[in-house]
Amino acid sequence: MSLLDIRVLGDPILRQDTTPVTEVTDELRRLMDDMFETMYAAKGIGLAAPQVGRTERIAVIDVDDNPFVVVNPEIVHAEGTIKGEEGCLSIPEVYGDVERSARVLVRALDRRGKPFEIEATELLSRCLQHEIDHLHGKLFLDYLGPFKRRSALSKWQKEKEKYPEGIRRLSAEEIARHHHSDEEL
Ligand code: K1U
Ligand code: ZN
Repeated sequence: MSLLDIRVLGDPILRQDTTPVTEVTDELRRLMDDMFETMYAAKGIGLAAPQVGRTERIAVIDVDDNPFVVVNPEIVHAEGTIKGEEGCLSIPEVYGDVERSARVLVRALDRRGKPFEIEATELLSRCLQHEIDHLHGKLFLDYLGPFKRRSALSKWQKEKEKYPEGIRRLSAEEIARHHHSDEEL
């Protein structure tokens, strides 16, 4: 498995729609494995393909030690609204409160290409919505009001200096931390 570079805000791929997957191949399963490894090393709970420079409609999620992949996910039902804080692995150190649906029913294909449905609330529901947005070029910043959006973007103006090439290459320290946490298992 390999760690992938994470694209940061400003990379046009984060604003593009993705292409539905027509067949889940071994190559895509290797991509999913690499995405999981990258997500764990970056201490995330989700990661979508555009964040690692890919255009396929795929995301990986692990909330509460329940890892799964969603291929071509669609929200088929949503209920209620709830506000909560979000971050994004592509906009490090920037956070904002986002109003989302409280409960969602998502239909997707799994890593073998088999259809499944997942009903989610709380953090899993938020994470699914955040990742599905990524697959359509949408970011949590887009939900902020003008004042909070401006202040989030101004924080990012400073943070982005850490990523002169527009990519977040996980540091040796993050990678070492990731390997140590593997040994603790
Ligand atoms: O897609 C991403 O950028 C990953 C992002 C997903 C996400 C975070 C918060 C709410 C919804 C979705 C992250 O994983 S950022 C890391 C993070 O904020 C977090 C980590 C553990 C628990 C809660 C949040
Ligand atoms: Zn994100």
